[in-house]
Order: sequence, then structure tokens, then C-alpha cells
Amino acid sequence: MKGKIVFITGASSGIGAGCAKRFAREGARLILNGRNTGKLSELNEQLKSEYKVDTLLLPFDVRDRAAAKSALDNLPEEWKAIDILVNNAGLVIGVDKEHEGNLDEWDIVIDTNIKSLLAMTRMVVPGMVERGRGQIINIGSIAGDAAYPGGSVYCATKAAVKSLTDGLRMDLVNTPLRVTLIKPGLVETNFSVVRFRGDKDKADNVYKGIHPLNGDDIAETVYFAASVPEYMQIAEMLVMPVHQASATVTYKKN
Ligand code: NDP
Ligand code: 8X3
Repeated sequence: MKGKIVFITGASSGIGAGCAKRFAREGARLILNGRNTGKLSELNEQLKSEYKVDTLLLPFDVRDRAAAKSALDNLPEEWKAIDILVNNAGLVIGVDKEHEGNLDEWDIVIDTNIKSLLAMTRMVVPGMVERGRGQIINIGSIAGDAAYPGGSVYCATKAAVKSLTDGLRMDLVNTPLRVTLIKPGLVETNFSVVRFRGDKDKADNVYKGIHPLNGDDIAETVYFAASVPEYMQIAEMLVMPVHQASATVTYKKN
């Protein structure tokens, strides 16, 4: 892993930040994306002091195609040969019923989780094909396996991530590139705070009575998928807390 260039979208928080730390520990070089430049800088300082890692902060909104293209086209020469793309930036807003929710909020969710992931893939993967090496690791979700009430749009976006991942793996089958889908279950990050539009109590309630995973746990699985021998391809991993069996079946102690 030493010296490999890993590009992580949504690295300013949760799973993305966990991935940054995990790859930093192994001496990778990191391109870190997110919108919140304050949080990215904080993470960067931590990475520099703990792991003496080589980093490049690339703050842009992944939905902004022009900003993304400009950032990637203008990468300094020594950062261009991206080895691993972690398509992690994603979110959901609300738990509204499909016939009652806010279309503008759902545009944000669909644009971030599907269209931006596709755009990043389209912009980064051709270079990997040219160089004859690379891996794309998409962060899907258990929510992509089956819809649940109040989650249909988010679930649909993560089902789309599964299809995009499977299709890409097929399209790249005659290349040395690897394509991985990680599907986390309950992970305590900022995800639920965003889902409940900043209501921390409601967000905390999601994880009451159960020991959820954290961003570092998922980072471990991402790193595992990246570190197996090159002839081996981890296609898909579903990762849950012990007391979770599906998106809707959990055992919570009072
Ligand atoms: P967090 O809210 O902690 O992190 C989300 C990250 O995505 C942040 O770094 C945020 O950065 C970034 N992001 C969101 N929108 C944009 C954007 N438009 N442009 C650039 N970056 C963006 O949540 P998680 O770490 O939990 O979420 C990471 C991924 O994991 C998501 O795809 C989510 O769907 C998925 N997931 C999460 C689960 C969970 O239970 N937590 C379970 C299954 C999957 P910033 O705000 O700085 O832009
Ligand atoms: C997030 C997990 O169960 O809230 O992807 O949909 S869940």
C-alpha cells in the first residue's frame, strides 16, 4: 500500500475519515475530498501528525461537475496516477414517505449518491485503464438490498450504486482493475444527524440499545478489499453490527 494514491470522496467525516486514517497508517498517499474545508483541514493535521502522510486536499461539491472536472484535470503531476478511488460521499435527508417528501431534498440525495459517484468513476477510471492498474471501491448500503418505509429514495440510490458497481465490474472484466462494493449496516457517524436535519437527539436514538459500527470498522473492510492479492477481487461485502439482521430487523436492549 505504501506510496499508492488513494482518492476518497467525503473524507471529512465518518466512514471517509476512517478510510483516510486506515490508508494513512499503511503509508498511502491521500487525496481527500469533501465540502467542509474546516473538517478536512482538521483531519489533515491529525493525519500529518500521527502518520507523517503525504496528502492533497481537494475540496469540492461532488455534485458540481465543472468543479470536479477542473479539480481532477488540474491535479499536480505527482498526484495524477490514482490507484484507488473510494466513492464514499453520500447522504440522505429525511425519513419522509415517498408520496409526501420534498423533491428538492431528494434531488440532492440522488445527485450525490448516484450521479456524482458515476461522474467520479467516469473521470478517474479511464486513467486507471490506461495505466493498467487500479481499484474502485463504492460505498453502497444494506439499504440497497431492500426498501424500507420512509427510506425509498435513499434505498433506490443505494440499489443504483449496486447496479453501477456490478456493471462497472463487467465492463472492466478484461482489465486488471478491481471493483468492490461495501454495504454497511448501522454505522454511527454524522449520517443520521444529516438524515434528521440536524436533530441530534433523533440521530442518537437510532443507535440506542445496540452497539453500532463506527467509521473505522467500515474502513477496515475497505482496506481489506484493497489489500488482498491483486489476482483476488472482493466483489461485495455486507457488514453489520452483531444485533442487526437486515435494514429493518435489529435487536435493541432497552
Ligand atoms: P457522514 O455524514 O459522517 O459523512 C458523509 C460524507 O459525505 C462527509 O464527509 C460529507 O462531507 C460527504 N459529502 C456529502 N455530500 C457531499 C457533496 N455534495 N460533496 C462532497 N462530499 C459530500 O456519513 P457516513 O460516513 O456514514 O457516510 C458515508 C457513506 O456511507 C455514504 O455514502 C452513506 O450513504 C454510506 N452509508 C452509511 C451508513 C451509516 O449507517 N452511517 C450505512 C451504509 C452506508 P462534507 O459535508 O464535508 O461535504
Ligand atoms: C445507512 C444504513 O439502515 O440507515 O445506509 O439505511 S440505513
